[in-house]
Amino acid sequence: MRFFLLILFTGSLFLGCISVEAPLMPMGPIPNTHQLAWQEMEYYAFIHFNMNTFTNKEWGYGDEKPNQFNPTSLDTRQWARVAKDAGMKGIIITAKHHDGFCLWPSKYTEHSIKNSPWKGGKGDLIQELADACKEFGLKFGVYLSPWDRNHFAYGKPEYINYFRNQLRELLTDYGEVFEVWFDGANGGDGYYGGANEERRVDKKTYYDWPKTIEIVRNLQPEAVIFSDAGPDIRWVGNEKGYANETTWSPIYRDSVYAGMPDFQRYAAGQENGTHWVPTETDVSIRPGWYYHPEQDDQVKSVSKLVDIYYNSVGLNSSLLLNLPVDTRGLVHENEVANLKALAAFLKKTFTVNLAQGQKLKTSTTTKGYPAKSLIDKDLKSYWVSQVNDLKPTIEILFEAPLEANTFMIQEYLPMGQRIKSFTLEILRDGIWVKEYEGSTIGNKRLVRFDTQTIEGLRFTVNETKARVVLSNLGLFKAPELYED
Ligand code: FUL
Repeated sequence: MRFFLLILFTGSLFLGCISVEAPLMPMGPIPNTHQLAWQEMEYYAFIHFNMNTFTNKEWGYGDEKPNQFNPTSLDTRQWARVAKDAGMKGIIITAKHHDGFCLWPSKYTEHSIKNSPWKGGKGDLIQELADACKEFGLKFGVYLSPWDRNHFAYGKPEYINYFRNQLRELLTDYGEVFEVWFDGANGGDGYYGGANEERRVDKKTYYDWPKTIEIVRNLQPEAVIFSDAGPDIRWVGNEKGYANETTWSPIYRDSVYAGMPDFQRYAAGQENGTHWVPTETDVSIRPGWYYHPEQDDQVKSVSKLVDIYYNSVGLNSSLLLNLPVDTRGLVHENEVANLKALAAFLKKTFTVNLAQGQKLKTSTTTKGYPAKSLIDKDLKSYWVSQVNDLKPTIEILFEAPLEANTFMIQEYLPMGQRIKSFTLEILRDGIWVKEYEGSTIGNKRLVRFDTQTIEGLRFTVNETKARVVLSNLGLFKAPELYED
């Protein structure tokens, strides 16, 4: 028995003087295949375009008239081209926002584009966008607001049927959907079919989420579902574009729910959480989610966008960057310019991995999982340290000194999120200098430091829940940003 416990404790089997590592097993909750596919997307667009665009509001009351929706030169192919050129992997559209107006000719309401002047009421914007996404090789996702300030039955049980019927339309008629976005904001005053009153709902029970989720699973089994609390992806906890320095993908799922008041407390996730529910960072490129002409000169600068990218994608999250389409029905020129510059910056930064071709030395290696997997460009191969290695280290001494300013490291997610803290050191003029100390890693950690000539680099894991399993390591030189 004692011997057995010893094996369990060390994870190794000692046969004479030869040590055989126990087989590598996943640790804690792990992503399923559709979460993994989503995780690899990293950067994609949100588009807020709807009735609010034409009333110049953020939240319509629900009493707007369909004839107010009247874009002059709407072109979903332009949206898709802009997203593609920006390096984004998909688009999520506000099919229906809180004001209840629908961008598709839903057969369950008159409050939709079918009663608008656009294309004489014959258009279907969701269809046009789904087609454009397909043409440009982008994934397509939908936002459907649970709160509906237009619908007469909102707050009553019958509204749930209406909401689910709309969901069925969106998930049946437009091909593959990669993400379904359920907003946490719901309940309050509104038009409600002319009642003009305040309607509050119990956010936990009113929507009977388990049944709604089942509908998504049946109609779009590959889709990930976003809400404040998941089930597949959770909110990062703010709308500024910044994930927590410590970001665990696991959470105790029952500890959070959509619209809960103290959500912030859970933004970092939980080291020993029971479910894999990674964060998504949603932020708008302008102050508002919707287009307002007075914000034309408030489009986020390229350096701000770069900062957001590093603090979302580079902090174990994904970046859902919102583009408010304007009253013409186009992504505004100011957005287009900054997105292009961001894409150029990212391409210049991440195309050449300076660690490639250099010799890696690791403190230990589990047989079959060699260090070279870290730089083979294959996310599916990985390096594994040994169980008895309490401070796993990767060291690179360069053939010749080189200039760098960006470090990247990725855990192999199918084995779970393991690393609790790490240190990054650089070798400068023959001396090891501590450059950065960080906590979690997860899907990706990006570390920026001042541009300098270095002779080597050392990455040390200080604390880990189990053997370290890393799929990818990179060292880069980002160009200088001249602007602002
Ligand atoms: C929030 C909404 O209330 C905003 O209008 C916006 O849609 C944002 C993405 O989510 O909860």
